[in-house]
Amino acid sequence: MKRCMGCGAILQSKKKEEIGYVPKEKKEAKLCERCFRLLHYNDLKFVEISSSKKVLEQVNKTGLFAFFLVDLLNINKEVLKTYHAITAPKCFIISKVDFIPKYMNKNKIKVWLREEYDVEEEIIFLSAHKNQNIHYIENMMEQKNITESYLLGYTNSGKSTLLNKIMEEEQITTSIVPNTTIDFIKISLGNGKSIIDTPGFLYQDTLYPKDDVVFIKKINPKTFLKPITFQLKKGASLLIEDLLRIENQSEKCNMTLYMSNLLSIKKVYAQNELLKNLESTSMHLEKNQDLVLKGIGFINFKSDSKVKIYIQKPGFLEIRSSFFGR
Ligand SMILES: Nc1nc2c(ncn2[C@@H]2O[C@H](COP(=O)(O)OP(=O)(O)OP(=O)(O)O)[C@@H](O)[C@H]2O)c(=O)[nH]1
Ligand SMILES: [Mg+2]
Repeated sequence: MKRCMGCGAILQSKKKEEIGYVPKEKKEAKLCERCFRLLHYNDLKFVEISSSKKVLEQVNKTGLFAFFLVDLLNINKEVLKTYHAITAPKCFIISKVDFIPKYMNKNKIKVWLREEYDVEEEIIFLSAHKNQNIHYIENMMEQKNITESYLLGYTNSGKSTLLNKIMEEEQITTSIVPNTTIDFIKISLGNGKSIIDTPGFLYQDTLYPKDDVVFIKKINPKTFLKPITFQLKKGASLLIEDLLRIENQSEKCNMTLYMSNLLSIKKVYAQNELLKNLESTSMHLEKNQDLVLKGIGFINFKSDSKVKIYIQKPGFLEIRSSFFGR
């Protein structure tokens, strides 16, 4: 049973549309056709796999140490619920810190994660792209005498990119397409120790079609995040793509958006009816609370505000106290 070096899928030549396919004449290939096309033609193909339950079960069954990666824009109840469902020893890693503005105080973020989301384990920050703290995992494995560990996290949290950096080799396929990694990939560190890359967890539901790769590219910031502040007068609204409309119902409303700068954001006035056909929900946000838009990012409120939000699925909204207030 041969596996694709890039995504971990079992290689097969029978069904072209299924994972792990390699044409018969390329039987010696190390990569499946999907990884090959992604690598050479940037042809991004979404394939649906449902591995979240399997990954969690395997990690908990083996009890091996788990490094859980998440970027700052994806900290929300669902992701933290998955983190807390890991019963194996673990640690919390905030990945892609290169896109976090420097003024965000990392100690405040740690305190906030402990108080707001009950994270009791070690919390660390790293960036694979900027080579920041990338050897933390190996060092911790050495210190704690761990021989094998898992890299876990939601899809796109940067697990495979980090592992390639640790190995100093571009072996594992990485991309913005959800489910780039299809199955477990065990990588030997050459000192008797190994790290196992895993298929990322998927959100149970998304605000956009889950195979819309163009949109997924848009919501994932490539580089440094430039938060944008808006002041809305009474009756004015903010439109974020066609995802939601936030209408200010208080005297004034001051808020800063922490989400990809590639998203289209427009300020409109009462006479503009756009997105008013969506379901609406009224919310009261206090100064220094965040409105979380699951899977997209968050909006930090700088003043007490009453807002009416039009959104297709109100279940995607969460209110939390912000780390800025810590
Ligand atoms: N800005 C930034 N982007 C990163 C970093 N690490 C990874 N990325 C990008 O995030 C995207 C996803 O990276 P992957 O390594 O494929 O993510 P993954 O967690 O392995 O995803 P799955 O295999 O689908 O579970 C890619 O476009 C990477 O270039 C980082 O440190 N900084
Ligand atoms: Mg991966």
